[in-house]
Amino acid sequence: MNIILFGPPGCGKGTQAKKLVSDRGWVQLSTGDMLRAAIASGSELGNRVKAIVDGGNLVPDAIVIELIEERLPEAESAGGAIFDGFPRTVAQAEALDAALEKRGTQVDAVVRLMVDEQELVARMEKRAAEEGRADDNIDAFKVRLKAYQDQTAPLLPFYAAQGKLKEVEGMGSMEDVAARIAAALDTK
Ligand code: B4P
Repeated sequence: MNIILFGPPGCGKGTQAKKLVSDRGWVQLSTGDMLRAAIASGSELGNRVKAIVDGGNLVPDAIVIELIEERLPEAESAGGAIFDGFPRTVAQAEALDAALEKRGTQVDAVVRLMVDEQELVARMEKRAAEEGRADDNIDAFKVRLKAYQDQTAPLLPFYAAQGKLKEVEGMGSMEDVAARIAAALDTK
């Protein structure tokens, strides 16, 4: 199974991806985590993307596509992948389709988590207080939200036309959201 967790910054993609990994044994492929790890390691890639990520902007497609492609063999051995924060542009979605097709697989479902903007800001502020992530501040958050609206949300009709889109209410407790995602994935 290849599942995309889709939605605006702070909608719970990372949280729910971890839950799916523990429940179903799939691999979480989070481009946000990969980029933060590169930044923390001080690698050449990390230094190149730090200002982009900290400012809330999208990293160039070629970089994230390469990061994902490197990890696809892992997903194959685990029997499934949860794409968390990828794809975020039409070019990324097309590259993912092509890479999966080469391996004889495909995107099986796209789970869209729906959360209102006030709640997104509240979650970001809570995480800012707890973890101090560099892009969890209101200015970077506005840039992230705009990038989502302008560049990522246009993927919704692309996946809806393929009959793969599952819309899930993302408000409420993490457990309630997880139960809704499980129900959506287990319904054909
Ligand atoms: P991401 O790491 O993907 O950041 P995000 O969209 O904010 O999602 P995140 O996973 O952190 O938050 P989540 O919704 O889980 O990307 C960071 C940056 O990396 C991007 O801005 C961009 O610069 C770059 N990047 C990443 N992927 C890229 C790509 N494909 N192309 C180009 N650039 C890319 O949850 C947020 C918080 O909500 C958590 O603190 C959690 O505890 C809380 N929460 C979750 N569920 C909750 C619930 N039900 N109730 C209350 N709180 C909840």
